[in-house]
Amino acid sequence: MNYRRNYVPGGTYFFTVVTCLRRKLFANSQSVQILRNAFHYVQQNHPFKVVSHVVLPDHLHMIWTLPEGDADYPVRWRLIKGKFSRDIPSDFLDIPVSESRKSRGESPIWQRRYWEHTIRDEHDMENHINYIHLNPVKHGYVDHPFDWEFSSINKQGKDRESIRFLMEMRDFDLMEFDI
Ligand code: NI
Repeated sequence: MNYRRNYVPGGTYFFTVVTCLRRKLFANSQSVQILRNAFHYVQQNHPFKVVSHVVLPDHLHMIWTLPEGDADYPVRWRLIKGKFSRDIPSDFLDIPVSESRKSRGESPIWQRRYWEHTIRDEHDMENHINYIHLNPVKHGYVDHPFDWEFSSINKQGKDRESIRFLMEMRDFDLMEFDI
């Protein structure tokens, strides 16, 4: 596990982004792929590193590290949201949305506001990575963090010990909110 090397003071952020009215837009792998493409598209011109992530049907949690001296995550989120909104087929949405509204970014796809937290130190980083990986369990989608497909846990080589620790934490309120 090499997350410690990913911690950059002042440049590492945790985000929670929620869909409008908590619509379950990411309930299928096609829409998650469209979301993934939107990230890659924006990263070409506005680089950042996704340290950890989980995508739930109606929201996502992520940790990013931005390049040194660059704190402009709002522009990145605006571009990602816009790209996804343009690319998502209308029939993936559970309410009718006209293409013209969708192209103007007026479609009810994202909540406008999102939660941001600047990661304070490596301990804070570890807590938030654990929060991310435990999230599908906390929300009741799966019994075990490894069972959730759209999570970085499978890429981060968690060992049995850290997974047991994770599972023991499930009853703790790690954060002041739980979306
Ligand atoms: Ni959540």
